[in-house]
This record gives sequence, C-alpha cells and structure tokens, in this order.
Amino acid sequence: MGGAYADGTPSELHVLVDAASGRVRDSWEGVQREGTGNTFHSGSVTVGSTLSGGTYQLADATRGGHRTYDLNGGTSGTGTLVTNTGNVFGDGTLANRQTAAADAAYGAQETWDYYKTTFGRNGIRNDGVGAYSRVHYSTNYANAFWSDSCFCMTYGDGGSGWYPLTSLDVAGHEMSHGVTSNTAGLRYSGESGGLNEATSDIFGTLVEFYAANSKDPGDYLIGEKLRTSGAPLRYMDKPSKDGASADCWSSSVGRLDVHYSSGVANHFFYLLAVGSGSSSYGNSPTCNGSTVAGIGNARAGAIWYRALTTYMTSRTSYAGARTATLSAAKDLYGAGSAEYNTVAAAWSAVSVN
Ligand code: ASN
Ligand code: ZN
Ligand code: CA
Repeated sequence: MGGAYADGTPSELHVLVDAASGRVRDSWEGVQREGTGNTFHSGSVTVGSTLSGGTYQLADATRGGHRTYDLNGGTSGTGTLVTNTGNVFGDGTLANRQTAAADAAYGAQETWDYYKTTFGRNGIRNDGVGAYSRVHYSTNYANAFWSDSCFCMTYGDGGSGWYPLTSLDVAGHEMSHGVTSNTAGLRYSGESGGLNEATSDIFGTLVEFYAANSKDPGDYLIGEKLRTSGAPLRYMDKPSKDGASADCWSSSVGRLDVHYSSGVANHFFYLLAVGSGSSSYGNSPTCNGSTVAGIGNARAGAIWYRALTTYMTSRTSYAGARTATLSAAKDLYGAGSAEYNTVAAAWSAVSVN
C-alpha cells in the first residue's frame, strides 16, 4: 500500500493477508530488500533487510518478519533494532557490533529455510510467524538460548576463550528447542530431556549441512566454531569424547544432565545417517560390536522429524524413541525397508533394544 501519513511522511505499508481467513497475518512498513551480512562465523552472506524511512533494518519480511536486535549488554527487552544507512551489516570483525547481528540473522534465515524446504514447516510454530533474535546479551555470556515466552532467540558474546555464540549449528539447535516445544513437548529432564537436547543437536547439525556454507561446512560436531581452542562442545560420532556424554544407553543415563544424556540419541543419529566405523566425519563405535551402514542425512532427518512431530510426547523415554522412530520409518519407507531395519540396528548399537 502506498500513501502518506498525516504529516506527509510517505508510507509503504505492506500487509500480508491470510487467503483462507481474510485475517491480517503480518504487516510491515518499508520495502523488502536483500542485504549483505558480513558475519563472523559464516563469511559474507545475503540477509533479508527492509528499507524504511531511508535506513535499512535487519528485518526479513519474507521469513515471518524475523528481526534482529542489539541488547547492548542488557538482559531484558529488545534493545535496539539493528539498522544501517547502507544495506550492509557487519564487517566480519568483532570490532563492528553488527557482525554478530549478521550471524544471528543468517542463522535464523537458514533455520527457517531448512524447515520450510525440507518439511514444509512454516516457522517454529508452523504458523508463518517469525521469531526475533537478540545479540550482545549480558557481559561475557558464553551461551545462547531459546525462550518460548518471548518467542525469541538470544546470543552471548562469549567471554575469555570464546567467540560469539552465533554459529549456524547453535542457531539451529536453539530454535529447534522451539520446534520441540511446539510438537512433542519433550520434558527437559530425565530421558525425555536428553531426547529434547539431542533433537536440537540433530537439527542444528542438519541446518549446518543445509546452509552448505564453505566457511562453516556441515559436520557432526556441535559448537566447533565457538572456542578459541577449536574444541567443540559435543561430538555425535562418539559423544564420550567430550569427557561427560554417554555413548550407550544404561538405566542410569536419565540421571545425567540433559546435555550429556543426549549423547545416546546423538550417537544413534550419527550411526543412522553415516554408519559405524571411520569416515571423513569421525569414527563411530557401536555398543554391541555390530556394523551399521548409514542411510544419509535426508532420510535420517525425515525419520527423526516425523517421530518428533507425530509419535513422541512429553514423557517419551529412550525405549519410546526407538518405537517412535520405527513407526516413522514404517510410515515413510515401509516395514522391513532398509531404512526401517537401519533404525532398529542403530538403536541396538547404542543399547536401546
Ligand atoms: N544453550 C543451552 C541449550 O540450548 C541453554 C540451556 O541450557 N537450555 O541447551
Ligand atoms: Zn539445548
Ligand atoms: Ca557443527
């Protein structure tokens, strides 16, 4: 819509109307553009921007109106919307505070596109509404988190030994907590908590592969870009490489922190997608001495997504995850298919029988 406000300021109000209901789903002032994001972790990328009143906002009307804000060290509210007189955000260095914002916008964009392209999922809630992202949270904060209550994503800059927590796998991990919360609702403790965490590691990894960014190529490591030492936070081929995660199920696994009990399902997913033994991605043992041949990320991801959105519930345990993924594989590929049999073999290989 063109026009003008009462004081003569020109308006370019865009209104997105739901074809079925006739209700307004979103509206924004300005003209949708493609800008440049000079990120810290992922190089120079394209990001959605909006030209409004002569400045470019880091706001993406093509992905549910996602916006990126600078908290400027604060811990609440939205700080300030990231804007620039040019259609370029960040310069690839941390001296420029829009660099981390460009990473966050890119992570939200790739996560949105991964779910949309792969599963037809229209945003975290599947309702077409984008979240928003906040960068420069607090001081020396070496973490990132999703919040259901604000429906928003938050990133710290990290402290000594860390870079900003804005890598692709972390963006995909955190926003996938929102997807889990709006689907299976896996309770964040005990075995269901480990499955919740693993779901985020799995889809964070699949977002990283989806983006196919040469500065941050896909791998089965979580957070490999975050520490100055280069050590990742977690390993999917053999989760115990972090010194704390479980490779194999046991009756005590549900007593571990959810970021360590997740190891069993991360290991399962690696075996399902890549297979056991040595490859360019790692070296994955099995808990029962078996050999597993992987079925690839696309089919492994489709099975996990269908299990999460159709069969898992808030109290799903590891035994329940085996049943859920077998049901999903049966739906997608048939009982007795190679995919179905590999799901069974990969769970047995992590001692979930
Ligand atoms: N970054 C952490 C996670 O997503 C935050 C938390 O502990 N929930 O797991
Ligand atoms: Zn998490
Ligand atoms: Ca990774």
